[in-house]
Amino acid sequence: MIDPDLGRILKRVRRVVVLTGAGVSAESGIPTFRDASSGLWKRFDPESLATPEAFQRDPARVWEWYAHRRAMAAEASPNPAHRALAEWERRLDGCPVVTQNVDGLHQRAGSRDVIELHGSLLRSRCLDPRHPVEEGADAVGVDLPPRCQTCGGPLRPDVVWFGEALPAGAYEAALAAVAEADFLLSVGTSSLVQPAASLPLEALERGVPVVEINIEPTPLTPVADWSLRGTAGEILPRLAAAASS
Ligand code: BV8
Repeated sequence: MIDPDLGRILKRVRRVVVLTGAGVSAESGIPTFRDASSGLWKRFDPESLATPEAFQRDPARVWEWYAHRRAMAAEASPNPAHRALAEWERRLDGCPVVTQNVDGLHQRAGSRDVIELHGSLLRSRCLDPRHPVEEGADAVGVDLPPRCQTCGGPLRPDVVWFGEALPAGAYEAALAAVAEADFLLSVGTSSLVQPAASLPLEALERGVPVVEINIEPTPLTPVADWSLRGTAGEILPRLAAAASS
């Protein structure tokens, strides 16, 4: 049951900005990073994999971890949460999805306005940013990582590692989306990683209503206008339906 005040706001929204994290893809079978049961990082030491230093130290190992995750993303399908956001985009004046995820599932569900704050598993690039980005570039069992076709140097996943700057313009685009929004939804994120976790706070500063959907409390919970406890796949379609009725 949706809170009547929230229901009244949802009926009026025309421009929603949505911040998503790994929890949105959990019901597609992709493990999140930090959730106790299946958290990817529980099995791997993040410092040993998701940093430029790790790639420098052991490029083949880091490449194999991303190839494994790329295979999981390829086998996964968008779930009702991804599809509800794509449907919202068709019905509203705007529904930019600012995602921390690198699995490409929002685009596969049909969302066209997607800001990938942390890049994408589906692309690889040369260490030299001047060389063209390569789609996929998956090569398992040969000399890993694959080589750049321009300079022969090692390719890396086109994701943002800890300590690296976000893709040029991505955070600015996310801030612009918040500035134009009349509603912000934060779904399936532990609200720990910066600068992504600051976006809902920007919305609150602007007096834009902030709703969180998560199966557990996060640092955003005490300050959000509403924090709905439950899964993205179950709650998001209900919110989307309330906004259109
Ligand atoms: C930068 C890509 C500067 C790679 C990732 C301020 C304070 C402290 C530290 C910092 C700071 N500012 C910057 C930092 C450092 C760092 C940082 O934030 N550290 C954290 C740990 C404190 N930030 C950075 O390094 C960023 N860069 O600031 O650069 C700079 C500027 C100029 C020049 C040079 C440098 C870059 C951060 C990006 C790191 N890359 N990923 C990869 O994927 O391998 S982050 C990684 O965590 C993923 O992208 C992931 O999406 C992201 C956030 O995690 P979540 O998505 O929230 O996932 P998580 O598992 O944590 O949580 C899932 C949630 O879902 C849980 O709450 C769970 O309860 C919930 N859930 C589960 N199932 C469901 C569900 N909810 C609903 N339904 C369900 N079914």
